[in-house]
Amino acid sequence: MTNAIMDCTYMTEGAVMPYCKGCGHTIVTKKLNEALEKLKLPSKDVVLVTDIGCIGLIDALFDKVHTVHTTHGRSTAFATGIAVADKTVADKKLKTIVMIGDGGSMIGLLHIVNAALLNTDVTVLVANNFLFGMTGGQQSSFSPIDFITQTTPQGNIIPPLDICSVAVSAKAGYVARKIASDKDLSDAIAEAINYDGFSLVEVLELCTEHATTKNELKGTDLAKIADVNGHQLGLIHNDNSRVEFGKEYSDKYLSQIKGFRLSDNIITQTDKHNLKSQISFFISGSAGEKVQSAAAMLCEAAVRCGLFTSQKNDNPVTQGSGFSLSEVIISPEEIFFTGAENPSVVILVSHEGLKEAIAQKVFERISEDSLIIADESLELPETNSKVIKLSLRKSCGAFKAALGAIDYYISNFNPFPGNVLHKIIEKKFGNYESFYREKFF
Ligand SMILES: Cc1ncc(C[n+]2csc(CCOP(=O)(O)OP(=O)(O)O)c2C)c(N)n1
Ligand code: SF4
Ligand SMILES: [Mg+2]
Repeated sequence: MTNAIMDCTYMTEGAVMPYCKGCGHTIVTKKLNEALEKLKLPSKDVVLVTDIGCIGLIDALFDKVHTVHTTHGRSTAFATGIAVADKTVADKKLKTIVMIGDGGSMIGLLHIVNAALLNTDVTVLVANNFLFGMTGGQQSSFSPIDFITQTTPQGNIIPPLDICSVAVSAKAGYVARKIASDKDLSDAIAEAINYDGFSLVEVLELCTEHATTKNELKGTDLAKIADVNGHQLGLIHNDNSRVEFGKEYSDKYLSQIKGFRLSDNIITQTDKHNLKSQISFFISGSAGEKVQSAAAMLCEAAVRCGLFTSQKNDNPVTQGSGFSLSEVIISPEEIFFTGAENPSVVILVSHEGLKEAIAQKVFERISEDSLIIADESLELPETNSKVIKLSLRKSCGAFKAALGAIDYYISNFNPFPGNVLHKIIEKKFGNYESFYREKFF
């Protein structure tokens, strides 16, 4: 017998269910797909945000929609960010769905509460199998009384959390508790997704690997478990009286800010680039010396020239001491990995920046095709890469050294027109001519 799923509109063609035989997650997965089919949402307008745990494997099954696999318990926070961004600064078309287990819901409970309080347009589907399935069947805050788990071998004595009551008390608009075998489960999921604001559907189901082996349980016992623990089943709350967060924020806040125009904050293309393949930069200096701001200006200039960019920052948690660095990619093609693994250009503007580059083994990751642009004061380890030493700190000042090095590279190697970066420099520092203490190129 095969677990392959055929003819599913939103799912990966020929996808094979990764779950154990009889696992409730298989049903929830299929019901989510059915719900999406009922709603007929354009797949580009659906975002599936997954948590850690067996349930998190679901994103690999939905390759037609956007998927984001996130950290344990935090999926709702990621989804909230996506939904708020969409409703305030983008197309306002996204339907953002979280797939999270009972373990994830427990660990990230406040993210669910916060999304409900905001009433942001997120649907949280809690696949509640009453335990941590992926890590070996430990008790969760959702384990029912008397439930035997790996960590409660004599039966659980702590009452299970009623996530639906929590959601209702946090002013969630749509809340339902269903059983995986409910005939109308996909209708409830569709209704929740369609709800314009925060919605939550808890689905009671079984982990056949850990729950049914330790407890005498069948799917038909799920309603009894809810009943014994005082958890209401079915549609618990459906109220349209609150305005969705993004709408309210836009109407009451954004529109009130004097002179605020969203379009002013969107970087649009003004020029063309000459780049044939991606360039990755490792830009490293000292905290407080505007290294990451300089990298952001490089990204802005690249976007203005129609390039894709990514910026990945790193600094010690102390923020104001030690190193500060950015890994930047500029590319004519979409970027699928944001780190500069084998940087094409290494910019080093201070001793702390060099020390961190050595600690991160950058010199072992670059090749003879790479270029190093370093302040003249730095003693570099032996390298086959081309090295250009410049009087960055002296000519630009410590706060502008990274930007000066970036300007040097763009002006001399022309991946895009230098004047685009100069305009950004002028916006920030005034006249470009007076940006340098003394021009060094
Ligand atoms: C922050 C963090 N804590 C703990 C873990 C270990 N961990 C991985 S899966 C999991 C439990 C998942 O349980 P649940 O969310 O109920 O999903 P299920 O596996 O039951 O589908 C835990 C605790 C982790 N990955 N990250
Ligand atoms: S361990 Fe449990 S939750 Fe995980 S796939 Fe198997 S049955 Fe499902
Ligand atoms: Mg679980």
